[in-house]
Amino acid sequence: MGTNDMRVAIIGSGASGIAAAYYLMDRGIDDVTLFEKAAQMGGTWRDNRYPGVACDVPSHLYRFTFAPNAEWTQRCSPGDEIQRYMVDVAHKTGIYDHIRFDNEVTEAVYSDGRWSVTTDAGPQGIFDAVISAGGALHHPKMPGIDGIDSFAGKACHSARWDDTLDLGGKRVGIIGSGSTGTQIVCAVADVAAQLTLFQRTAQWIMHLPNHPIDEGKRQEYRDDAASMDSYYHYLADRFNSVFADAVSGHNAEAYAHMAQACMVNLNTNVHDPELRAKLTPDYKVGCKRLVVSDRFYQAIQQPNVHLETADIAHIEPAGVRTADGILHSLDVIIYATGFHAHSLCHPMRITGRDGGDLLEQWKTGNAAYRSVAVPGFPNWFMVGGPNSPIGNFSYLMTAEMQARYIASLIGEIAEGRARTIEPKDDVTHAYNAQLRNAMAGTIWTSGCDSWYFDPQGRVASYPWSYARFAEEMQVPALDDFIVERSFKRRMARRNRPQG
Ligand code: NA7
Repeated sequence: MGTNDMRVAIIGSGASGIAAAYYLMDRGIDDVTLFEKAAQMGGTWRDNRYPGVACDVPSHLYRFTFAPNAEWTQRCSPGDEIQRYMVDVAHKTGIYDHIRFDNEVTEAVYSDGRWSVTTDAGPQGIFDAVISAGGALHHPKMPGIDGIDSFAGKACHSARWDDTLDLGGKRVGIIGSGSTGTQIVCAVADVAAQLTLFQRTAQWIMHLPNHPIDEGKRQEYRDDAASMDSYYHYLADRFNSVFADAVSGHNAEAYAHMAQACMVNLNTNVHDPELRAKLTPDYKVGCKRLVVSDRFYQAIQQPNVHLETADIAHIEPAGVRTADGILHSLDVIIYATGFHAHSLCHPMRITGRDGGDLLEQWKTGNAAYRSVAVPGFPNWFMVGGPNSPIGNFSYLMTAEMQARYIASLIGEIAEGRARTIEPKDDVTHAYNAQLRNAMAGTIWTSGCDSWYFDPQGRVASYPWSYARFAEEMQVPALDDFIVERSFKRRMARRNRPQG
């Protein structure tokens, strides 16, 4: 098979899908189709349009290595700017023309070296490989609070923002105090008449000043790509060897510094001892995903803002009733209650070799070889698959490394050295056993609940250092795979009619 005969389906056109398409095309594999369930691309940054949405990774790091951007307007740019960047990259790379919008993949079935893909718009043909790139923080999680449907005001989940919502002068309740709830509090405190944050668990907050990048600096980056590039590498080094290695337990000094900084942030910026006690977590810094904000403590202390830590008893037409019997009367409720982060590939029906059902197999826990492939599912790959480093590294770096790795495996097929590739069962088992062992000593298992835990109670992140991840993603270890080679089969496929 030549690179031009190879057909690849990519599921999703967010950051992971763009990275996957880019690295395939970079290898000369151009027959790539991205199936996108929505009418626009963008994944996370399309779905999250709540007030204050921004990335907590600095923008000059949160970009593809192949698409530097001199135009970022803030150190940590707002979500709509990132969304415009994603669309812009898709246009400039030509990826946009490969997206089939309004096509939600419902089924993918493997047979004899190929996958047939079906969307809600019907059968889409036969592909030599599939890359699932649907993202982990994709399915909003609504809380199971009694009476939730009885509320008479307006309500929405943060990732399903109601664009008609006007919060000006309203009594607003926010349920959830993670990264999302915190960003919304900062944005809405000045707008709402009254704002109540319903906090179930306090969060550690890292102070990271956000500031505008002025036109002079942007011009400097436009004129001097090398200086922008060296800034990227500086940020990458700081982020990976300091932040990422600190939270994954590979840089004790950086961890101590980070923990101290969070403590100082709380103690110096929250003045009332009672409020400070309510905002003080009872677990270690980094156990839950660290919240980054330069404004939260200031916002929560505004006179029109109230932090409520009593348990929620139920929701009723007029508002939220807490367990102490108090009714918090509200016009709007915002659910910043997170995502079903482990529903990877849901709700697709994915049938592999010998009729194996991926989601059935994952009922006892999502598992993969190095996050990117699964035994029994030849030529099926994933960007952001099980145990991707979800809480530690900049996601775009992760996505790019996985995409490059997958493109290299698909290159084996495209260049005729393989017909099918799937990871060996025993190697995958050993990898996952190692993962579980390594996870036992991480900060994430040190005594808190978080979205890193899967339904089986296991932390579904990546326990090792950034250096190890980069090493693992460098070059595929082909010995870890069953690589089926068949010249006859290749010729048969070359002569097949196009599906
Ligand atoms: P998170 O981090 O999962 O936060 C969800 C928040 O919602 C968290 O404070 C939860 O409290 C709270 N929550 C969830 N269910 C309930 C119920 N039933 N009652 C009260 N409070 C509840 O989601 P985010 O959207 O903030 O952030 C997700 C990631 O996106 C983030 O980590 C970044 O990587 C980007 P809990 O702490 O569980 O007690």
